[in-house]
Amino acid sequence: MKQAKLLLFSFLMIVLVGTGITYAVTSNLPQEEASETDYVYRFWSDVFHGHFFTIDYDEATKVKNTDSNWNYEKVAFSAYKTQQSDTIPLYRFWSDVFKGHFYTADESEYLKVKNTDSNWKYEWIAYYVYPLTYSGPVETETVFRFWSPVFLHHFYTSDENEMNKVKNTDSNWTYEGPAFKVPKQEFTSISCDKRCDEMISCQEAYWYLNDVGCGDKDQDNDGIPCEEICGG
Ligand SMILES: [Ca+2]
Repeated sequence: MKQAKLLLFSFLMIVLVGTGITYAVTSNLPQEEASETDYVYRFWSDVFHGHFFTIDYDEATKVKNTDSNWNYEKVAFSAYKTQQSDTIPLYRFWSDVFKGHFYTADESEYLKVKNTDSNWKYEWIAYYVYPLTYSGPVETETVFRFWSPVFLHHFYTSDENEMNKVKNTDSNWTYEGPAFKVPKQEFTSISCDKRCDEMISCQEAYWYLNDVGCGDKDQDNDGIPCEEICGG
């Protein structure tokens, strides 16, 4: 079903690209339809050297369109906006000192940071996830956590290839371990690794940007991916 929607959307994109009507579509972030889960959007800031994650579509859209400190990267994974059976809250903190967010689903860590660490200000429940101990019927994937003593930021990824790459090749980031689990998302398993110069058409570039959610294909955030093949 999801695959069918994806194909339909790709087809529509090709038609739209073909007629030159792309702007309205390309300014939107991908959204999940008719599902209990919602996408968690991932941003990177060259200014703060950190990531930002939000499940809130309006917040993500606002940050993408109005805050030039942040570049939209991709859909990180899926999670729940409201509490579901067996899920636990993921708590969100902001630090004025580190200029970054911290997320934890560990109740004792949440209470400790909230009550004893003045660097971090508790904001709200970001979304709902599964504890690492979850072994129920829902297929899940693990989200891994890093800390950077260089950038003073946390990094989270459910992509095992990315986790291994960062762990083994990027000394800026210290691997902390598995943090929590999220419902497995076939959509996000499509990698953004394919480079613009490896794509066969501008349509393919649009598909990666809008359907897969690979924001890195549009570095200058003008809605046009891979300028070397799409022009602009
Ligand atoms: Ca662009």
